[in-house]
Amino acid sequence: MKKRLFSGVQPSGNLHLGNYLGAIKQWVELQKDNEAMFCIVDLHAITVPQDPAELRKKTLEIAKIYLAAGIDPGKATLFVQSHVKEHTELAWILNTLTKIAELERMTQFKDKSQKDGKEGIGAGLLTYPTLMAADILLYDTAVVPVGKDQSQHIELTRTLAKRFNDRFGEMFVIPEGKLSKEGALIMGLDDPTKKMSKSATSEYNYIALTDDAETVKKKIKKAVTDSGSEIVYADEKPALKNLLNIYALLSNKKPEVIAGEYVGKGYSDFKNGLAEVIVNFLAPFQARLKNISDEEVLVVLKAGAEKAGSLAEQKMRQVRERVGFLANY
Ligand code: ATP
Ligand code: LTN
Repeated sequence: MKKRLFSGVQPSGNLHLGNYLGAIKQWVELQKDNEAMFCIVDLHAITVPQDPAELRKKTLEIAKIYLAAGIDPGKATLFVQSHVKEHTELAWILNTLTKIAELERMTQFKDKSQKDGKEGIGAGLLTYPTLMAADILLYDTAVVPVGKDQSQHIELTRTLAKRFNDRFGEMFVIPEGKLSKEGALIMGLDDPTKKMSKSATSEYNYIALTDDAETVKKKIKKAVTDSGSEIVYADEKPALKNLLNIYALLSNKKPEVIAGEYVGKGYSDFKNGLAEVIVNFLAPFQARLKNISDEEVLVVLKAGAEKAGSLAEQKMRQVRERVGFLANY
């Protein structure tokens, strides 16, 4: 039987290889045998200040990236989160079932609040995970393909689904997260102890999906490596391990096999090989991206919002009744 799948990316910052390898690459595989919904989570993006014109532009760009990466609108539903009002409505209801301590425990919140202090960040950053839970639960989602950094949010989603079901009767499917084997956590090129991140301060942290060949070569050349000179795939060499994971995922070979191909060669040969593999992936991807028009994307997103909207409406009618809201007819 086909399973319902749901995932999303925020239209903020530059999408990078970590986003692609951790999330989107899995989606392309999974859409074949499942009922997939891929969302552009603009409501999540505004938890940090966004320039309105830039947000609109980014939302279209992410949709184009989904298509260029191989998401097929004939198979999957693509839509923008704010186009389906029920996401915010369910998020509000889930907020009333969530403990403040549960939200304060989230690593992502802790990181951001430590950086800017509770006086300096908005309440949306705290309640961000209940909106994500609403995204997932609204569609009876069974599987959520994401990067490892999202595991804690999925765990909270499961808790909230069970809490609602216990209190109001069976309503929500308990979803499971799905991580990519080698791509679940791609680390920063400039620091292999931290994840590759859109919000990194240095552009040498990531390879953006829009980087050109020269930029890729420059960034890979500058990427941090471990001590020693052999190319081996081992936990003791975290920087190299990360680069080998990227190489492996983009060439569909095992990282150990790639390491074997570089026996007797050094970092410079390896980095040239890696840069080539990345450029060979990015060049055709970028060519597809350039050929997708705004009009084409808008048609896909409109159809997606209609489909998602009709599912969400049916679900919310049941939720409202269970919670005890008076019917409006
Ligand atoms: P930021 O780190 O700036 O908060 P982000 O890069 O995590 O943002 P999101 O839009 O929050 O971007 O993430 C989109 C998807 O990409 C999520 O499924 C997330 O788990 C995944 N992802 C993000 N960074 C990585 C990474 N370094 N490795 C693997 N997957 C990642
Ligand atoms: N919080 C996620 C983005 C996101 C998401 C979702 C992922 C919002 N809603 C629902 C999967 C399912 C992130 O990547 N930062």
